[in-house]
Amino acid sequence: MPTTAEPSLTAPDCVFCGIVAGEVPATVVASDERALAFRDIEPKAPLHVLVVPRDHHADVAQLAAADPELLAAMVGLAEQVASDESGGQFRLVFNTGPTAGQSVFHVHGHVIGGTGLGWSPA
Ligand code: IU
Repeated sequence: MPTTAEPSLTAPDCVFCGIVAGEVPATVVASDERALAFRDIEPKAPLHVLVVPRDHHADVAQLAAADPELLAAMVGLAEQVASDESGGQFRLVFNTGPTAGQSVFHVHGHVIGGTGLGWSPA
């Protein structure tokens, strides 16, 4: 699936900026002008896709403060992926900060779906 729009905010050495730019490989499953969705390389559920904004923001709190409409766009793309792949139901997880499990500091929502999901976040 082509990645069309250019981001206006990027960060050097950011792997997800590289995916947005098409320079780092990823299996993109959906995209629009402001965000894209690609499969997690280490899936933890039958559906495990990451939604990321094209613009670089470090985490969801910073994104919400800087550009709440972009956060809403990400949620819309997550809903579209879940509609396509898991009957419209999904879990959306934003690990925020290293102690919460964030390892890539370009905000991303984990779109998790499929049958029989457990609930053991800790
Ligand atoms: P985290 O919430 O920051 O820990 O999530 C980062 C996720 O990004 C993690 O699930 C990785 O498997 C995933 N990922 C990826 O899908 N593709 C990549 O090139 C890299 C990480 I680096």
